[in-house]
Amino acid sequence: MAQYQLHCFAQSGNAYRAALMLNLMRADWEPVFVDFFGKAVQRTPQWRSEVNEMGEAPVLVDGERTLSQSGVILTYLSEKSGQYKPKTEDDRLEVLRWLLFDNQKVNGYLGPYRFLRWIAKPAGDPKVLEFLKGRIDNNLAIVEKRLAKTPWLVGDYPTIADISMCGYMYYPVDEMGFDIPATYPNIGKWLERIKALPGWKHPYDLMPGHPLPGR
Ligand SMILES: N[C@@H](CCC(=O)N[C@@H](CS)C(=O)NCC(=O)O)C(=O)O
Repeated sequence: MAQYQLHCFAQSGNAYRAALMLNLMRADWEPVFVDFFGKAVQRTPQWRSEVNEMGEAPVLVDGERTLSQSGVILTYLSEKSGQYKPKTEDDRLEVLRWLLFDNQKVNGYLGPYRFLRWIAKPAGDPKVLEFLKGRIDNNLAIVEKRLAKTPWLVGDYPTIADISMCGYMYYPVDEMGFDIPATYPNIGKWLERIKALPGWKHPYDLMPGHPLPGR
């Protein structure tokens, strides 16, 4: 058995953050498939009592320790490995700031937007989609501005804030409804920088469950 097990599925940008981190740090890890759309295991009382009471993926298992929330998993892995870890107290707080902003307002909207427009049957209410799109555009513009100043979110070296922020950004444009690199050139260049890190892989090559049945 590998050192780490990651409960995940290919379409999850939230889980991608943790899978990418494990791969970038060259960890000994294996995915555990969460049948999120088929059996919806995450909704069952058994999964909630045995894996994650919050009913969410990703979940990282490291021996006796089980963690959810990608921000917590990234923090844990960076502290344990020393990789992609903020170097100073100021940077640590700055990383936390971007993790929270990302979870709430960037990928926190991109995931549901992609779900409602590309996965849900029937698709989401157009008014809801319009609301989410407006929020996403505002918040991507904030990230774009930030990345005009520094090559990485927190200065001149990559941290877990970058790994978190790219969560949904490598999925195909027709799924996402956003061509992020074309619309936000600084984000586009930053995505290329992340892609060049040794160990980078696309979410569909890193986690099980692609393609979705019937697609
Ligand atoms: N902030 C959480 C978000 C996790 C999350 O929402 N994961 C989705 C899958 S991509 C989920 O499990 N959703 C179930 C639900 O919302 O009921 C994280 O970063 O880990």
